[in-house]
Amino acid sequence: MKPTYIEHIGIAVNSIEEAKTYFESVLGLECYSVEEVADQKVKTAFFMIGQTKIELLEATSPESPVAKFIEKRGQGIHHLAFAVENTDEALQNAESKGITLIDKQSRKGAEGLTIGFLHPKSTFGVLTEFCSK
Ligand code: CMX
Repeated sequence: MKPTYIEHIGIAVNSIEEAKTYFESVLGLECYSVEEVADQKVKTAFFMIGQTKIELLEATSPESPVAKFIEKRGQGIHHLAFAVENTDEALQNAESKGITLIDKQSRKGAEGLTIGFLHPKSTFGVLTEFCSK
């Protein structure tokens, strides 16, 4: 059940095109993938650093969780994703310990990963994601 590493850090941005320039030109990272996740109403861009990724998130609709987040809190760190062996087991384990789940069952996310979210009100203000391959 224990997470093995930080799979990615999600950052909400107004524009992936604009934010990419900073990550590429200033930090020297390479964007290896841009992908739309229709289910989540987001466009994503990924950069790899060691074992961990940075995931830039741009809303594709005003109803997107990312659009709501930016409207309320501005651009910035949106969520922290932990790599786990089995997302459903990790979700059930968290729920059994009193954590409020956003996803009762896992679903498919970016890069074909199996994902599930915990509610930030239960996790000290940090929207938390579990991911497994
Ligand atoms: N991190 C921390 N707190 C957050 C948050 C975030 N990312 N998003 C919202 N909140 C806070 C809000 O500020 C609010 O706090 P207050 O009541 O103190 O104001 C509280 O959570 C509830 O927010 P809300 O506006 O009532 O609820 P929302 O409709 O915005 O939903 C959430 C919030 C987290 C349940 C919703 O965004 C969600 O289901 N997220 C999971 C899915 C997701 O984020 N997908 C996008 C990324 C997908 C990907 O990585 O591929």
